[in-house]
This record gives sequence, C-alpha cells and structure tokens, in this order.
Amino acid sequence: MERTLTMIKPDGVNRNLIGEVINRFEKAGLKVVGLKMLHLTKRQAEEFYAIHRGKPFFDELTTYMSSGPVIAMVLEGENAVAKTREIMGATDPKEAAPGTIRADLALSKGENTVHGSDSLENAAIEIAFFFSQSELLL
Ligand code: YYY
Ligand code: MG
Repeated sequence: MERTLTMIKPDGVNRNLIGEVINRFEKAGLKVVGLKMLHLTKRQAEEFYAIHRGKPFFDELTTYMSSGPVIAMVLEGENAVAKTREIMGATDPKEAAPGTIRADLALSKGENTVHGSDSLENAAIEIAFFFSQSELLL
C-alpha cells in the first residue's frame, strides 16, 4: 500500500469540480485517508513547489496556487503514486490522454486542476507538508 498527496487546484475548486475529481480517484479504488481545504499563502506555495524554484514558471505557478482555496488530500492504495498520476494525465491538458482529469477538465498547462506527488519519496514530504499523523486515518 502506498500513500500520495493530491491537491485540487484553485481552478477546480472554483468551477465546483471537487466532487468530480474525488469521484474519479475513488472509482479507481483509491481511498481518501486525509482531506482539508485551505488557502495557501504565496510563501507556502513557494515552499510546497520549492523543487521548481528558479524555473521560468515559478512565480506564475505560486501566484496562481495562492489565488484561491485548494483541497489537499491523501490517497491510499496499491501503486497510489503512479495510479494517481495516470488518472490526472500529463501536465499540459493538450498532451493529456483522453479520459484523464486534465484532458477532460483542465483549462491550461498552469490551471490544470490537480496536483499529484511524482514519487513515493516526494509523497512523504508533501503529505507531511499538509497533514499531521492525527489528521490521517490509521
Ligand atoms: O507534476 P506536474 O504538476 O504534472 O508538473 P510539474 O512539472 O511538476 O510542474 C508543476 C506545475 O507547474 C504544473 O502542474 C503546472 C506548472 N507548470 C507550468 O505552468 N508551465 C510549465 N512549463 C511547467 C509546469
Ligand atoms: Mg510535479
């Protein structure tokens, strides 16, 4: 069993897609074991996306991610990291496979509706960024 960190980004929350996104993960057999809504500060978004610091899209990304509320979720299941990324689709919705969240729902490469950890190692770091042990199901 793996755990991964997923976010529904501001464009998803804004367009009332919280249920739609969660439904897709649950239907694929992933279990929600932690969930919260929060509005990140610019500083928090910069810390969360620290790996992208210095890249040309860093300021736009962190401004966007702090522009409205997000849903942070921990999903659990077999191969949860890879499975979540598969259900999300490629970063750019124009390149995302049909039937994925980003192909079906995302607005652009920036406003792409969902985040998912890209490795088990980063999942642990990203889960700890949002959740304490007592906020997650055992
Ligand atoms: O993991 P994933 O979200 O699919 O993409 P990353 O390469 O980690 O980039 C994080 C985030 O940054 C992406 O979801 C949108 C934004 N972004 C962008 O706006 N323009 C790029 N060329 C690359 C990424
Ligand atoms: Mg990434």
